[in-house]
Amino acid sequence: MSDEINVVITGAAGQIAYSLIFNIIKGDMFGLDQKIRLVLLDLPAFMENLKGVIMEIEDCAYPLVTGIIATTDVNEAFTNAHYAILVGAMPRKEGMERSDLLKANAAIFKVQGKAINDHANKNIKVLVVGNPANTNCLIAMLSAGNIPKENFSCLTRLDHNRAKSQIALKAGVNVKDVHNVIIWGNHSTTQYPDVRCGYVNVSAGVKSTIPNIIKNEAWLQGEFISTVQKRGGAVIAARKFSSAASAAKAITDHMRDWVLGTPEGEYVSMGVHSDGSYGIPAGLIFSFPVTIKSGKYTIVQGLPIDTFSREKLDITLKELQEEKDLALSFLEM
Ligand code: NAX
Repeated sequence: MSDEINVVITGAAGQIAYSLIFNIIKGDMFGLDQKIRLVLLDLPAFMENLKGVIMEIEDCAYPLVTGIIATTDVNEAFTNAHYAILVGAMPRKEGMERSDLLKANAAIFKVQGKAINDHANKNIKVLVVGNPANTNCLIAMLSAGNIPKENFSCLTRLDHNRAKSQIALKAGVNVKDVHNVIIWGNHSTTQYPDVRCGYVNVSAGVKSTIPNIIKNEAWLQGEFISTVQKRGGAVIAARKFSSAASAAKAITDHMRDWVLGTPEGEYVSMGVHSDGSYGIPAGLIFSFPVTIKSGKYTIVQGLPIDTFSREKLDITLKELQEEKDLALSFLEM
């Protein structure tokens, strides 16, 4: 790593950023020795709020922070950026159609992708969080032709963490002992949380597959999947605000693993450019199980796909293809 890294966060005055920024400057994302220059991008109407956030960053007195820039200018924000976490997006407002939402966000992510293309460090890693995250990521990636496709990803780690926790609760084990759950597809209610190949450490050196521990196929194929798919909505219904601290934790997990690598044998879920693996056509941002080494992810190959799983993959694939077609039609890309 270089002496100092430029880390851009968009939507910096928002809810998720309010947790995320502090995870980053504590050292949870890039390690305890990595100096960070924070670049905080938001809309003009939120610059005053951002001033308050910056005061709090200063008041934390974390030594890793070497500079803080607040800006509304995308070109300034992404200049020499090493990492970009794109959290800001147009939220769905009352009465807004899904297609209106896709259109508004496609425009935002096209501009940001182009600014990344023109101004960022060519090795930048970009994580898209703002929804619809997969399709926004695709648009940013397509708008940044000079940056390798592998440098773009979208967040499905929150869904992954939710799946791990649900399994730990059901099995009565600590979440650290649950491994290799998978989120396939879109970060939406069509995602497919899949634990067929996951395992639990039952005692020192002894593993058992998740289906063997839980022994309840109806729950694994029914309530478990729908709980994870609908967890975001359940949090909103209870808290009256959307997931923020857990989203920030998931972003931190995603970026830390992308930069520092995954433990031997461990899969994590990431929305990445599809390459034909598992019959998912190239040209989509699809969540797959991946392993990561030296800053590069590899899609885990050779996992069995049964009839149930194929049906689930087809549902989320169809939704992503529709989103892509619609978003591209607005942009004439
Ligand atoms: P907030 O509404 O609290 O904050 C969003 C911030 O983004 C605001 O400050 C807004 O001014 C800013 N913004 C909007 N358009 C912008 C633009 N063009 N450039 C720069 N800043 C812009 O939302 P928050 O709760 O922080 O959520 C942010 C996004 O994350 C939403 O799109 C949300 O749906 C998405 N999520 C995605 C998750 C995932 O797993 N992929 C999970 C959590 C979250 O729901």
